[in-house]
This record gives sequence, structure tokens and C-alpha cells, in this order.
Amino acid sequence: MKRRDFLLASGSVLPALAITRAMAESGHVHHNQGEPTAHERDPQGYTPVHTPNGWTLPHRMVDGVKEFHLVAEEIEHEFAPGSKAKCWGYNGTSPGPTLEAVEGDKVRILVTNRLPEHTSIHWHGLILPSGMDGVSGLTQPAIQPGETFAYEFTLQQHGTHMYHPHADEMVQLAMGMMGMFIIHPKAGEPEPVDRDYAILLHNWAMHPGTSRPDPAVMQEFDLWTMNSKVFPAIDTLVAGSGERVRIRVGNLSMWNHPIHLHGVQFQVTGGDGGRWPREQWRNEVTEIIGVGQMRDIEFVGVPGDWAFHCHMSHHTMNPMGHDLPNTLGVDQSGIEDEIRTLLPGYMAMGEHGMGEHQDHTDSGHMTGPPNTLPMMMGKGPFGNIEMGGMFTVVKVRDGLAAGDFRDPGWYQHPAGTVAQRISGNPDYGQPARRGRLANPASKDLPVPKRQGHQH
Ligand SMILES: [Cu+2]
Repeated sequence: MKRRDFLLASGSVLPALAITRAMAESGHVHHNQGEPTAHERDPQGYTPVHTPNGWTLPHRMVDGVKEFHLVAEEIEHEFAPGSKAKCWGYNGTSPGPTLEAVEGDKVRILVTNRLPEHTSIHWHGLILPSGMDGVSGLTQPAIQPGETFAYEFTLQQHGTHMYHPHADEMVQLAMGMMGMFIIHPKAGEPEPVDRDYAILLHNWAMHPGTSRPDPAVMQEFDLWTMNSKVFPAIDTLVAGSGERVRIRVGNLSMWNHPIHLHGVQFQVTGGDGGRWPREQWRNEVTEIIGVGQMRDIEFVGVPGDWAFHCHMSHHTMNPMGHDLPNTLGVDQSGIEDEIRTLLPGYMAMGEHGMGEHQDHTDSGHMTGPPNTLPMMMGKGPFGNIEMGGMFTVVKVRDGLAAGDFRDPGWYQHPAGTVAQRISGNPDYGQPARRGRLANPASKDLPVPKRQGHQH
């Protein structure tokens, strides 16, 4: 007996019964022979969302109402090993836990305030009574420290949505208060997904040596995060070859983020207004997620390790000093000695680019102020990845079990499919070239290094 039939026969899971019946009535159940789809596998009638580095808030049923309980509170948050901060979040984490429900559900969301100041929660994108919209002062009194408020409404839509405070908003968002609110369509999905990921984009001003984000900063942030983590601490997104994958991305940062995925043309299948009709889907490789927006992208997994990142290059390389002087091409050997009389251990860098930063960090020469991350941290099978912010890897593998989200390790490339060195001579070949070389003498090139940093 298939699991779905068992659930139907036992009648023990009434919501599943209702949803499955709705699916049947709308003609979406067409896999009765053979393997059930992932969509049918789940007793709730949908593929649960997986929040990398995050979690989904359990609910309880109270008189037919799905009841969730969020607690706004100060938390200790780690962006990546080496950088911890006192942030504000929900139920112990930033982002807060993902809320997940089905179109048509009656929900009650209790919100307890354990912050040192008042708060409220706005249900971003939801259609609801004005008084449940969560704008303190406008639609409700603010929730004072120690108080618990109840929000209650019926979900009239489906799609990717968010929640965040609408009280002292600049401070409370800058401190990390936000979460995703995912509503699955009641009638199932014409093209169900096998894996469903949810990622919230954010930015933080963590000044070197400090332990709380600075809410006053408007543009010059130094931590760019997916689900409040920076690479390489962001979980990899795992999928099986041929599986249909959805990544839901929301943006509550202060910048727009052009989110780029390698290896496939994805389809943008939904936005602030839920899942779009099939005719509106479009193929892209980069999709701008505007501030306050949500976008769903979907693709079929192709084997490999594929970068998934914001395309604003500073947003992929974290604690950049944005006011650094440009030292490209500057011989700093003299000034290094002079500065060392004032700052022992100072190392001049940047003459040949910033890539050597990682080598200095690895060798222990460049330790930042306390509680700061090096600019670029990730290690790959071929060397430094030189990323450190809104960057992670989509790892697609053959033969992964459904629901297995464990990191499968680095991709084993089939023989002959990796770019390789064919010469070490800078004057190799006769490449077409226009214009004049600034530095034609190949002997002036820095000595190539393969692994680590030699002294
Ligand atoms: Cu960005």
C-alpha cells in the first residue's frame, strides 16, 4: 500500500485528505501508477520548504486553526566561524524560522516580545484584514516588551512571502529581524518541484572589533548574507540530477541583488504575486531581486558544482574596506619597511590584485581586528574560491535520495571535462590583439604560484 493510500484509508491526517481530494478534483493527480511524485509523497500534500542554515517553525492545530508562536528576542548569531554578534531575531535565530502553510488555512500567530523595545510584525505580501497588517501606530498598538499579541487571518493566496517588524524598522531589520512565510497552493502545482529552497538576502554593518550590527549605516555594509550567513558558512544547495528545484529568494536588505546561477537557464516562475501562470515564466540566468521583493526560480538539476551568487562583486567578497587606497601596480616595498616601524607585522598588499589576501590570512600574517572575517574564505578542490559573502554552491549529483540534503562533497568531474594548463609561457601562441600593451616584458610578470604562499 502506498503511503498516500494509507493516509487516505486511515483518515488520520485530515488536512492531507482535504488537500489530496482537492488535487484529485483539479486533475493534478496523474501519477497513480508507479512512483508517487514528491508532491504526493508528503502527508501534508506539498513538498516542504527547506531553509538552508534555517528551520521551519512547528505549529499546532487549535480548533481547526494553525497556531504558530514567534518570539522576538536578542540572540547570539554567528555569520561564519570567526564572527559572532548580538543580533535580534525570532525564536533564537536570524532569520526567524520559516512559516509554512497552505492556501485556505486559518492561521493564528502569537508574537511575544522579549526585546528591550516595542515591536510588531508585518506579514509582507499577504492579503489580510487591515488590522492584522502589523504596522505599529497605524493598524495596531506596538507590542511592548513582555507582551504577547495574536494575529489571526485566513490565507487567501499562495506563494513566497516574508515577515518583518514594522516598528523602529530601520533598527530592527538591521539587527536581523525577518523571516519567510511560504504558502503552498491548495490545488497542488501543475509542475511540482522535488526540492524547494528558501533564501532571505540581507546586509549588515559589523564594524571591525564590535559585536553588534550598526543600524545607522545605509550603504556601506560589510556582511552580505543568505539566511544571515556568509560563504563558506552558507549551506550548499543539494539536488539530484534531473530533479526539479525551486529556489525562493526574498530581499530585506538595503540593496537590490542580481542573483546569478551557473550551469542552467532557470525559469522565473513566481514573484510577489505568487506562482505565475506558465505563459509568464521566462528563461534567465540572472534575476534582480529588488529590495522588498520575492522571486521564485526553478530549474532541472544538471550534474556539477554550480556557483549561485549575487552578481554585485562586492556583495560576494564581504568585509571589504570600501575606503582602501588603490595599490594596483604600486611598488610598496619601501613603504612596507617604514610602516612596520609603527605597525609591526604590517604587510603591503594589492600590487598584483587582492587575491593574495587569502594567502596572508592562511599563513597567519594578516589577522584582522577581533570578530572580523577575512575578506575571502572559501576553499575549493582547486584552490581558494575567493568569495566571502552572498555566494554558495548548488551541488547536483546522480542518484541522490529524495530529501537527502547532506553535502555530497566536491564534484567528481568526468575525465577530460576540466579546464587545464597547456603552457607556462606567457608568449605562447599568436593570439589576436589590438591596442598597445602597457607592460610588454613578460619577465616582469609575478612568478605563478600554485598552492598557498611561499616565503
Ligand atoms: Cu548583491
